[in-house]
Amino acid sequence: MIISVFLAFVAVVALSAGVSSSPIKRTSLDRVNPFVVDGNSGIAAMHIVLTEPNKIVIIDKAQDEPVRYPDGTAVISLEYDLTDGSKRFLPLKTNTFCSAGGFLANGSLVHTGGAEDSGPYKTGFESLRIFNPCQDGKCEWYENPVGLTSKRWYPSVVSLSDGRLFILGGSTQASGVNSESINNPTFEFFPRTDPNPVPFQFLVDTLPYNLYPAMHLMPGPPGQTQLFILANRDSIIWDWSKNTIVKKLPQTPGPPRSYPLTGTSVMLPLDPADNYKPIVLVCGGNEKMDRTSPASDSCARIDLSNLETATWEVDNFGGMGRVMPDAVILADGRTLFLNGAGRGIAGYNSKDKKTGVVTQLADEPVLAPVIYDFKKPLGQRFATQPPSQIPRLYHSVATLIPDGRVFVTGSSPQINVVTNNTQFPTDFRVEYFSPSYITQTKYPRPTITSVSGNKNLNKGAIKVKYDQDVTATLNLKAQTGVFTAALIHYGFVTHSTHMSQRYVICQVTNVKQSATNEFTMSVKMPPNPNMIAPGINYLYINNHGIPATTAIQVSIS
Ligand SMILES: *[C@@H]1O[C@H](CO)[C@@H](O)[C@H](O)[C@H]1NC(C)=O
Ligand SMILES: *[C@@H]1O[C@H](CO)[C@@H](O)[C@H](O)[C@H]1NC(C)=O
Ligand SMILES: [Cu+2]
Repeated sequence: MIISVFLAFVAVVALSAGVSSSPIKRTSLDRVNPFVVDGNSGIAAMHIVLTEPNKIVIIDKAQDEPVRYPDGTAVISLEYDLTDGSKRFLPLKTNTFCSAGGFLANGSLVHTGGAEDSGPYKTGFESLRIFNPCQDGKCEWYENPVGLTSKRWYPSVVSLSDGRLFILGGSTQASGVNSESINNPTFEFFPRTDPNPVPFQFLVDTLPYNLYPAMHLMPGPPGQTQLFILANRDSIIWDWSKNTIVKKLPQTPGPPRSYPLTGTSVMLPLDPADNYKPIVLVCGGNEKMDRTSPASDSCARIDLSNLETATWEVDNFGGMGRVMPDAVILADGRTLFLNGAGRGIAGYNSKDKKTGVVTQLADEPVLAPVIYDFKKPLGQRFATQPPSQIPRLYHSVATLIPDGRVFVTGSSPQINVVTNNTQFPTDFRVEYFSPSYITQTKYPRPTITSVSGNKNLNKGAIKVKYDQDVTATLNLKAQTGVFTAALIHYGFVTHSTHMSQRYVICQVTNVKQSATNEFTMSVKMPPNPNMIAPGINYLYINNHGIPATTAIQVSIS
């Protein structure tokens, strides 16, 4: 362990020579480097999504990837195996450049949109691609090049409580920033009810910084059909079945938070003890379209339990500015912010045709993550983490995985793959961030041994029902435990947008020690599909906040 960390560190230092140092002050480095480099993504990871407990589908755009099919065509999508780093190529026909995705209730992954044709890849602006995750290594993309109602580059997608997807916005052309002439201010559903795109004025009003709008399903009673939607500095509560604005919320303090002034947004964990109080947090971004402009060091959060009085509360961003942050809700409900830059905006660097001088759109990589504890009082919520050695700029990604670590890869700020002689090369290194709950030794990690009587875990999703008391058994090498549980959806990750990411706390009752080192308990599933959309989610059970060795794949309906 120590040896592999050391070797990774040496390799990283050699590769990152020439990278400008980050302005971050390191604080309280109370433990070993939580980042370990282990693996190679094979292609530039612009989009990632966990499709099986041990598999991540990686999608890039059509460009000169180092891995090729026998005919020389660049591979632009593959399935990455978390157990051994092996890769299975997933053929595609259309360009996936800066697209979006989400899961339907039936377990299918849907991937939407793309950009102009490139090499052997046809135009993907209206593509709709379906992937039915599998464990047998046989599933493939099914692609419909005209599956969307209209052209969508940089759209957003969110899973709805009725099991469908809501697909919003984008532009009809690839561009550094949206504008009236290329804007697509419309939405559609999949599966579709209306063959035409439906106009959405909010995306006219929020020009030009409104690509990859943030969307969160609003918790509430059964039958509610509301989304929180944020673009630029504006946000609304939107009723997707009535096609009406329920509430126009106050403007977000601080800078615009959407592409290319990219910040990030999360719906904080929903807690039954707090009546599933919906709180949205937005962080980072930039004030202006200027590569020298310092990234925003502000966050703002809004409690949406009373829409009439809802106001934004401003916080700092852990004492450092960050544009293009990734926000990953950890197994214990805290949120990890990582990746991104201290200066500049999202987008590709540019090269002067005459002089060959390269201008980065973002600089000063922010290498140290911060962890946000939503239950702490204002001013005490952020804790700085030891830094990575790898700059993760434009087109970087991160996601929680079932063992409680965070999978991090990407960074591709060039217009094409560039691996050497450049300040910020395309980065294929896979890194794992271990929160302190992985490295601590105070409490043993539980191992989940059965869910709903099923002992064959993570070999197909276990079916559970909303509001059900699900029986779980754990192996725990201790005489007592303090158990909590959560249902987590990791979401579809791209461009600092973690589409449909969700964390719902589940009440744990009837804890009994059923045998030596074995505990049995009831875990209450969320009450209805507005708390977490139907379909595939992961059940985490923690002991003193320390997650089980692996979360269990369940399907809720
Ligand atoms: C899920 O539904 C979609 C849309 O109707 C369909 O295309 C897909 O094949 C379904 N997936 C499964 C696994 O049945
Ligand atoms: C630099 O990149 C070029 C083109 O991708 C490649 O042919 C060459 O081998 C690389 N050089 C090094 C030192 O990696
Ligand atoms: Cu992009």
